[in-house]
Amino acid sequence: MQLSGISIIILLCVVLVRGLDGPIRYDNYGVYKLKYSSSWQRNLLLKLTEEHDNFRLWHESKDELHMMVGPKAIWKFQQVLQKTHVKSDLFIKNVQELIENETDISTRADTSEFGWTRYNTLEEIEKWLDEILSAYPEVTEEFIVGQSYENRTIRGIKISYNTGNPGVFIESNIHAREWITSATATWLINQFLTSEDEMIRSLAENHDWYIVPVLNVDGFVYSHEKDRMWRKTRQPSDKSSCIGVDPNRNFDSHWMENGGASDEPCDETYGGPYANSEPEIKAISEYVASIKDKLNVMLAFHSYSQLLLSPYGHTEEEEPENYDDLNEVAKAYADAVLALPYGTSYNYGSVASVLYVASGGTNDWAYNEQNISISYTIEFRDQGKYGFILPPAYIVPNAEEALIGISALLDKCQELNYLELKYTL
Ligand code: 0X9
Ligand code: ZN
Repeated sequence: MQLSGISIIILLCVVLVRGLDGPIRYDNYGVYKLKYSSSWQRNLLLKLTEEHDNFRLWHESKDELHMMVGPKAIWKFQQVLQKTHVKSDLFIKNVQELIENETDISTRADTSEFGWTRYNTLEEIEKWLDEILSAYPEVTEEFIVGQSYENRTIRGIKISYNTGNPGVFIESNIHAREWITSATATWLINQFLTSEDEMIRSLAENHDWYIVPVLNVDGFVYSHEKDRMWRKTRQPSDKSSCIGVDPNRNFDSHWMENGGASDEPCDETYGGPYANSEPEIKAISEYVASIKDKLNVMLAFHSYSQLLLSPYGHTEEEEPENYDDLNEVAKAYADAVLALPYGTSYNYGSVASVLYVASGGTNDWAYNEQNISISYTIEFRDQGKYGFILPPAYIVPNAEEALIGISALLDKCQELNYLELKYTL
């Protein structure tokens, strides 16, 4: 059969449209660890991220950056490395390959059942949540946080075995690509309801749990369907064609202060046009504020770096008045996790002292504006081997660490009198 010129053109158009419609590919994108020692080096490296398609920041700490670099920009990257005398260490050679392995494992596993051998989609998580809610009606209750920009419902589950328990709020997957966070949150929910282990039963039954497995629902769906590396929300900007805001810079607490967020809509840490501009953040702020008297602890799940981060994020100049306690509680988590056979080590300290100044984040807002005096960001595994694309085989080990860590953290809170009732029954 001979194809006429016109059919070839039609075929090409179909391929092109289909191609454009498929997920974004990261063929031969590498991820590098870059050790820097001065701010001029850091600034020159960070300047590269203005070219969003070619350079993306994965992680930053006091002396190290992790940067994803596209194959077309290798030459430019090498030039900057030479100029800055910064040493680079390539830890992921091909991001696309990792993404494909991640989904490959998903399809090979038994896909008919919800579980923790692969990463689940929002639809699967919600279906499972419905099943859990109807299987345990006595001790679970759904709560609705609100609607997202794309009008999805942000759902949460309350688990309560006793009235008057101290309250622990868990916010998860505020950053879309951090899939290990919702996988861990759902695993914890399952343990709290089904485990027969004495320690887990006591943890589950002596606290009231408010868990939002996926806060950034639009971003999460987008990260599954279009761009595995998506971080932000999906609300368009009035002043730019770039989409989305960093939801963890959008809370109304020291918003945009001290360079703790970017005012450039194309940046990964764009704080938004104003605080609470993102419907997801406005909704969770209102919901948490409405139950704040019932909350003793706020935990915001993130990845990656293996850290427990306490306030403040907006400044390094000051420390919160209970900073010593916050460090002691964080140490309890880190010690408990380290003692497990995996031997995973966590560091801790304030956001601004361990990482960078970052304002308008959940844990700062909860601490500063809602008087929740135990408030952390937990950055799960790893420390820069797979980064955001943590293979599904690590979901359960990570979740076990979270469980043991949280249990130790709450024991220490109890010891330091942070779990007292804040309201009258
Ligand atoms: O930068 C962030 O938002 C978090 N790191 S991540 O790699 N997951 O993006 C750290 C957040 C620290 N907490 C606050 N800024 N309050
Ligand atoms: Zn995050």
